[in-house]
Amino acid sequence: MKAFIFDLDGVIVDTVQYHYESWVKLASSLGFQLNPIIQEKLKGISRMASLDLVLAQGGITATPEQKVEYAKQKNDWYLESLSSVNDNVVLPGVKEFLISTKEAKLKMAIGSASKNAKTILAKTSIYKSFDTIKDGNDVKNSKPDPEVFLKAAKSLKVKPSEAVVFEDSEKGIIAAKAGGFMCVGIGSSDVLTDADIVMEDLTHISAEMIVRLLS
Ligand code: B16
Ligand code: MG
Repeated sequence: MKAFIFDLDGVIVDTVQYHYESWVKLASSLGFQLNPIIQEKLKGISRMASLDLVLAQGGITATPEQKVEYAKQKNDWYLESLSSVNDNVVLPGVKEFLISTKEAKLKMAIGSASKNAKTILAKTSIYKSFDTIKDGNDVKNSKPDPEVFLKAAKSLKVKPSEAVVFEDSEKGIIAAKAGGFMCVGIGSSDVLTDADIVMEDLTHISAEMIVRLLS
């Protein structure tokens, strides 16, 4: 094992709720109430793919121009809600886990669907921990396509079989497996059924333990 590739939202930082609240706001500005059942489906997919799901739930058809406008409005609200974010957004156990990853001499990358990944990380003290950051700005195809993880691995100069992906979304786990990576699901084993192993979060676990569990 040579590298760990981390999804951002829901694995490293706790921004899932901020995304969701911004979609709720958009739905309500368009005249409908978002059904929370959509929340799990919105995890890990691109902004435009998320917008399509939200609009479909409200039975709304929109022109390409309107879609660009709605996506911009959602992103403005999302960024507004992140204005006071700092290390308080880093999920429990993450800092310690990143230290143990460095101690285990593993390379580290971010592989995120978000176009705001660098903006968010720059607000925290862990930004410099990663050897490379690949995000929604670097790919043509978003998760469940493995492109973002393959680009991260390439940038780290490791093969997919030498890297583990950490993901909180079903789509991200499908992407990791499609790319030939091993995958640690972060969240509930009821939802993340395709992951090789599932952890509730990154507390009480070290990089060495993950390597041992997956060997
Ligand atoms: P943005 P991840 C994903 O981040 C989020 O899980 C998903 O809800 C969001 O729609 C997507 O990023 C795009 O985000 O609007 O900031 O470009 O989990 O892949 O780190
Ligand atoms: Mg995620």
